[in-house]
Amino acid sequence: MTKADIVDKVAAGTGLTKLETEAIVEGFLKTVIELSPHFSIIHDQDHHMRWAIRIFFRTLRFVLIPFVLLWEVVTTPKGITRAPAEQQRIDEQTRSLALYQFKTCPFCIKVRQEMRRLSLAIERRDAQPEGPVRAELVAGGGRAMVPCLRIAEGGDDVRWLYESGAIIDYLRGRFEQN
Ligand SMILES: N[C@@H](CCC(=O)N[C@@H](CS)C(=O)NCC(=O)O)C(=O)O
Repeated sequence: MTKADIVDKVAAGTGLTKLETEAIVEGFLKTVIELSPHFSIIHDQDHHMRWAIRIFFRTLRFVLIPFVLLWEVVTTPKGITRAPAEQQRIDEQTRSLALYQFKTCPFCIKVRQEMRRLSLAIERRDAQPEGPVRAELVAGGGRAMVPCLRIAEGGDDVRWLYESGAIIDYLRGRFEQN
């Protein structure tokens, strides 16, 4: 994995711009590489890089993820209230939808918040780990990018809708009360 790969991953995962991410990654790697000679397990440049990358992702996971999840809780909107029969009708419709997502992806959080605001019980499928869910997403939609809304349109017709903005527009268009 190169530094450019790390920058891409972190930028995608945090929603920061590439420029901001580059500055953070650059600073972090520099610090870790400067510190690494103090540890006897570090033998060569390759080890430096691998060690730095591992520490970087661990730090990011432990520091950033709780904040992202807390942010989701704090910004949770109040869901709209429907008459029970109307909510039941909507619940039946949303059974044909599934959101492929990562728990801490900011674009997925944006979509989940809109689902909450619209009181939509859409199934969520975690596509982050390598496994059947991710494989389903790639096989059906063509990309391992999230969020992606799987829309079963009846019969064998399935539509895979990428892009958080497009998903939100679709949900509003179909479920927003007039
Ligand atoms: N423009 C997209 C961005 C989505 C995005 O960057 N998702 C990241 C996770 S936060 C992702 O799936 N990265 C993997 C990839 O692009 O292959 C949106 O608004 O939905």
